[in-house]
Amino acid sequence: MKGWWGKALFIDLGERKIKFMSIDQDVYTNFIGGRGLAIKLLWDLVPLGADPLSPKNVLIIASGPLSGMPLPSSGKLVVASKSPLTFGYGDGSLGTMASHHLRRSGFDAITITGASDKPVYLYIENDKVQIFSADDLWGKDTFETEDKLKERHGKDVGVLSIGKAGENLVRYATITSLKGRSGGRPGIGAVMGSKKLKAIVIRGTKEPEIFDEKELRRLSAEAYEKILKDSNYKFWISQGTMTTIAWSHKNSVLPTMNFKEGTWDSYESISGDFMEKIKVGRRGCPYCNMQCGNIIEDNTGELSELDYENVAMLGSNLLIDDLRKVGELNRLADMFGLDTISLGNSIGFYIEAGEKRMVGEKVEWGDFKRIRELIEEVAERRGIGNFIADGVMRMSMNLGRESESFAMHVKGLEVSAYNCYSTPGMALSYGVSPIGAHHKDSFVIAQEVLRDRLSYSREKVEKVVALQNMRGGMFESLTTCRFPPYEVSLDLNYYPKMLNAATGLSITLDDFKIVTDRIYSLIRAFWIREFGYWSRELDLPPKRWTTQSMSKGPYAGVKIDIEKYDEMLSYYYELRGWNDRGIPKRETLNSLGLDFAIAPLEKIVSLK
Ligand code: PTT
Ligand code: SF4
Repeated sequence: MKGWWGKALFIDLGERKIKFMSIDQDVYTNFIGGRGLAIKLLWDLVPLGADPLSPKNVLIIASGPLSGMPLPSSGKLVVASKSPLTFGYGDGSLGTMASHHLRRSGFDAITITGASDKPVYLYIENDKVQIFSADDLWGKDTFETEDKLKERHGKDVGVLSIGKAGENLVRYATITSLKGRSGGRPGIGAVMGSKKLKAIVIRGTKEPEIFDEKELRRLSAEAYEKILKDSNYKFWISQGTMTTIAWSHKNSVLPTMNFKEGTWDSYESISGDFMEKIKVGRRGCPYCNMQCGNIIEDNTGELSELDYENVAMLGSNLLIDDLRKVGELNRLADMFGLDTISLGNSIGFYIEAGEKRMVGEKVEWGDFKRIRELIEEVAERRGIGNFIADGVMRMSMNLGRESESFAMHVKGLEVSAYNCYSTPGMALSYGVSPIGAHHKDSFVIAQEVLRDRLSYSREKVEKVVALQNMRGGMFESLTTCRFPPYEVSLDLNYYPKMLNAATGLSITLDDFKIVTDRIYSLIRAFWIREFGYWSRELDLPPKRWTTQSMSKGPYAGVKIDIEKYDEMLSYYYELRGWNDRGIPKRETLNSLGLDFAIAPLEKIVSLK
């Protein structure tokens, strides 16, 4: 088999057992890799109803056939597990040198089950796996951990690690790499912490066999050059995702005060233009010539790597109007291994609950000092931090039904930084995202604000599906960064061509529709199996968008019409081959080769 190794490493940390599992060619042709491989492995390996923070849960680190190869922006890997935040499928796409090494290790994925009784880290060098004590690393932040492990094992290894947040089982703890890359929003870092696994160090020195290496090199060289010559390249390099702050404000979608408003008069204080004035450098993922990590010196003089979501959720959403201060909060989140989106949401929810006198403490919007303390308390689960560390859904369940009106999450995952009172297509994208309210699968809002913004058309639903097929299906399974086509307009057709050159398959861009249908239907089946029921209510947007509206800007007074949203949702289900409760139909599962999911699901729900 060319392009893949055909096996996964299986580690039981409790039993200290290490073995290799072979993976059939069919799995690769059907699921490709990355997210596709992750959901197939989770479906097969996670025992029914396992507590995500128990030894029974399984952590997956998966590469795809293009990840870590000398191709544009390929330095990503997928981290996935049953999420402790949502109790459904959770994943993240992370830029890291570990992607280069995993691809050269001799296997396509690492699966980790069981739990160690003492802190450990894994050192993987090709087929050789060693489990070392991490007593001296436990309690250390992710930056220091990575430095220490590189001192020990060599500067060029790949390191994935957790900080205090993962150790303390914060439900939105992430996995960090390269001091500023963070992945696994739905608490994948907490799964690592529950296994007492502080870090994974990996060195791979083998080369995967490539079907047509010459063609792959040719495509790659051409694509790198097209990226460099793109008219948007210069601007992208100067601001990266930070340009979105001004865009979001101008389009009334900038999260402000726990998503109460979509505009903020002080937006310029945290904008991409302001950032350019204080920027001291750029960083990025391996194999990337679009390096988009913007480095500034934060409030304390330390380096902090900024992205739009981080700055919006810890800046405008909490009314902190000083980019260096926002930079400090962002750096702390990276060091503790906390997801900035869920963190900004959880603190925003807590502040609003204080305003409404539902909690004892009243924190002022923009109170940097107290917010900074709260972040430390969350990472350590200290005092009120223990409450906030469970995320918005659980805090809201604790405070009672009234608080649902300002609890910004879908299925338990907090909403990314786009406020959707007046963008029903994006609200649907959040509603039907396979991991909860994340923007990565379908960023339909970019087109939506340009045309038919307030419509609930079938065309919009088709766009959501088309974007999911590319972003959530193709890029997450090939496991390369999606920015080259979406930010500098590299032709999407390069990707199936590169896949075919690497593996010998003959896949077209259109074929990714079926691959995505398969991956999404199996992810949905996993949620249903683990929940033990399903209801279309789980695919609705947060109540705030359907019952309230913004008071400022051109879209003041507008809210999501829930009946029309519901019609879009029904059409979405139809396009995916799911029934009117959002459950994959029997014939859909059959036609996608997912018949193995039929019997387990039929024990729980009707597949008609
Ligand atoms: C991603 C999510 C995002 S998406 C951002 S900013 W973005 C936040 N980044 C965080 C961070 O930083 N530190 C932190 N402690 N928490 C953070 N939480 C948030 O996490 C990321 C880039 C970005 S920057 C985006 S859009 C693109 N996302 C991709 C994706 O999802 N898939 C893919 N194939 N390519 C992508 N390319 C871009 O990668 P999650 P990263 Mg992250 C510091 O992982 O879990 O998916 O959450 O991966 O290596 O940091 O790159 O405006
Ligand atoms: Fe990483 Fe940015 Fe490059 Fe994508 S464009 S690979 S996120 S540095």
